[in-house]
Amino acid sequence: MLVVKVPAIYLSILMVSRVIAKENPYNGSFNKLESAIVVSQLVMAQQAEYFKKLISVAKESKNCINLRGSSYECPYPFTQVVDECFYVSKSLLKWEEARQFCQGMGGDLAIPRNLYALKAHLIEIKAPRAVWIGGTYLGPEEGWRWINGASVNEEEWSPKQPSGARKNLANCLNIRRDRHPVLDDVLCGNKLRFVCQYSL
Ligand SMILES: [Ca+2]
Repeated sequence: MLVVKVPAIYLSILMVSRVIAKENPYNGSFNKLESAIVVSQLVMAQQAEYFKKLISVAKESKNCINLRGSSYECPYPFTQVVDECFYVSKSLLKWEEARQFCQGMGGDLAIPRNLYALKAHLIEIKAPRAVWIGGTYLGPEEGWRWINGASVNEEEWSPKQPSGARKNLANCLNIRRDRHPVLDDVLCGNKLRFVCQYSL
């Protein structure tokens, strides 16, 4: 509940108006007029306090939104998933073309911090079972890497995956919304829909 302190000055006005009213021969209407003025000043003071409170509540809630990330921070057509911005394409492209497409949007192929939040989003929007994300096989020495150079966590491969990297057959990373864990490798030349990410 909003508690409004009545400033001392308004209480003084109230008291003075009563004194004037007592001494005035026309005290009936004068008294009413003075009371009306005091009441309206009190109402204005209350409204000012109320708006101040509203503004501070609005500022606080904005800070909360900023802490957890919010949709207005993802530029269109990217969509917020937890605290990341993704765009799931409608078109199908080879992995390298998909990367160019994402870069042309000001982003890159996705490197999701939370693969399972992205998986939930893909299920939600009824995306195809497999979509490109930003990882490739760089050869026996470096192995599977995200496009930022980080190693792909082996625990995130779907059962019996990666299936083709060592044969140089399937060197690009896709996320499967129908598997757990979610990562899979397929031929980079396959045409799939893809997930771009915009880094804030
Ligand atoms: Ca595979």
